[in-house]
Amino acid sequence: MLYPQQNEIRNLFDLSGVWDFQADPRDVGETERWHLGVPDARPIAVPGSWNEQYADLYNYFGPAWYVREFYAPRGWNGQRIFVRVGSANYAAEMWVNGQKVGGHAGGHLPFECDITDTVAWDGPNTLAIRVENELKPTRVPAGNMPPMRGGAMALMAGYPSTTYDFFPYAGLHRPVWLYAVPQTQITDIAVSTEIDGTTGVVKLDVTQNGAGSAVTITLTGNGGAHETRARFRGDRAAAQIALPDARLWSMEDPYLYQATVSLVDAGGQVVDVYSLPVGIRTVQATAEGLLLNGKPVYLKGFGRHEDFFASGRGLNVPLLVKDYALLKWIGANSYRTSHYPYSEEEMMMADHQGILIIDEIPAVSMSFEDGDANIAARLAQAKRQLHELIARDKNHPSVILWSVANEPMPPDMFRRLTGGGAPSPLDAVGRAFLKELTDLARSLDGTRPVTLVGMMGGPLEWLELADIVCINRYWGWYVQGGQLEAGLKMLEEELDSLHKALGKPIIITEFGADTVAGLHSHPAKMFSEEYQTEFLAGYLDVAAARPFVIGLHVWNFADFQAVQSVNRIGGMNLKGVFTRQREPKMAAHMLRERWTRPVRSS
Ligand code: BDP
Repeated sequence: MLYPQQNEIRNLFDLSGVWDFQADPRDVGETERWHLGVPDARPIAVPGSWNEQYADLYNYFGPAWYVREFYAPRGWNGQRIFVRVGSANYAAEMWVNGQKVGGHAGGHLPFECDITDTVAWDGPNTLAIRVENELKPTRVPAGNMPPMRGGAMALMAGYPSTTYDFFPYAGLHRPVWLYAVPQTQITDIAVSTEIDGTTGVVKLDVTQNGAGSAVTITLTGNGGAHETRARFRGDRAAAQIALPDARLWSMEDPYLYQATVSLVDAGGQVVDVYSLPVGIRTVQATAEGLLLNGKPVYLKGFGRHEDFFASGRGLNVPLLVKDYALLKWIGANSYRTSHYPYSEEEMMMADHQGILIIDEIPAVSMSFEDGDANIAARLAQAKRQLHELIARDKNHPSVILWSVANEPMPPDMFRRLTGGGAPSPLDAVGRAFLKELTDLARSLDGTRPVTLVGMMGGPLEWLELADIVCINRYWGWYVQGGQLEAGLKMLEEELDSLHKALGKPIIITEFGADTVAGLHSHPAKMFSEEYQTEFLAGYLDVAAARPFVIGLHVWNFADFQAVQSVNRIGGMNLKGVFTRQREPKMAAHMLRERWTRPVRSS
């Protein structure tokens, strides 16, 4: 699914703004025809999370209706008209003028509905989107799980009942577009790049839906333009352009060429055009490391969240720009989209700014203890999300690694966390689940390595499914809290034994300590700025002494909203090195000092 764009043929209109809204706790909206207008509307911002806009909706779980009017300009008549939703969390259905036109399940990924046959040209149209956010064991991520053997969920017990440590914000979280494309249109473009000496090779695979007979492709940039033409076989046309002395995409020089694809009909007329940026680069995982354009990269950065006051999980463009400025200020070169796909607008920013992305589906805290039916439902949903994510993000040069899961939970998790517990027959169930996902990612995209992110105590046979081993570690926090030296010793031992067992490069994708900004202590005690600073610096040192550790992502970039529990003051996870308002804690200055000089020099 291509991101909508405006050009000499295509057109679009941004439906973001203030919509009519009504929660529907009795679920009467469909029978009472709320799709033509809600009876007791209040204003709501799109994009945005309803939880942050109205206090009475903070913990609302159920259906809710978003309604607005729009006009379809007559000049668009004769084209195909779509409404595209960037993200509706969790599930959505759409009506235009009272007719259902489609829907989608799974937040964080876009969907679109073809409304050509329902749209009115002679007056206003009513667009209604019913969003529903129930927390269910069969969803990804899962919520309201049945109690587990050994009370494994006890530590996470919080309200609302999620399996994960971030707030289950709901609503229309990203822009909603009305857009028009010609009847015969380009429906997809897949770009891949290779490097042969100093020549960059750009391969394009174009899909169409109609009577196009050929495409012309112009690749401009670096002071030149290259053109090629390819004929369709069925609905696909493949082309290749070789660029001598190509300017490669890298972190230091995130150079983007522009590919313009024109669809030509049998009469030689251009009937559709789509342009996209192309970064020429390769990514490869070897036993030694992660290679970008054949050179090893060391990842410095964060796990993050889409999270802010008032906008919730809604796209907040000023915040996006500010966060990128802070990433640059602190010397970060990468982050993981923990624990779900981030906005397309953000992915474009990463391409432009040369930030490397570990791109993750929402398969966070998957458990294998609640029976075959639930596990199968989650697997089916996770696979759909992986399909959709790779379809959406395959052309971003910034994406270097697909992550198919964060912290799948081993049975007997709490004992295993501390090195105890016993392997379980369910470990094999977990492995089969994760293997389906890693296999699927590799089959959908052969150009990028694949990983899953393991938690403390997770079985080795899960980790070995990854091309690059990614682990989250909290020695000195959840285990050996307050005993940083003992924690760092555990970290050293574990890293060495993991590397010995798996023989693959390791990224520490999470490590961190909750920290109350302004709380100081000497000696460094948990929750103080000193403890966070020493904790993070200690991990950096342990990693720097081990060439097989190829990067670290601090948990977290900024403090973020989680659910209410005894573990979270005000429901906040305070492991940010910036506060939620983006003020640096002491640790941010330490990281900046460390990350703006060579990593292994100390
Ligand atoms: C890890 C999770 C992350 C949590 C973090 C924490 O992957 O989502 O927020 O722990 O506890 O287990 O802060």
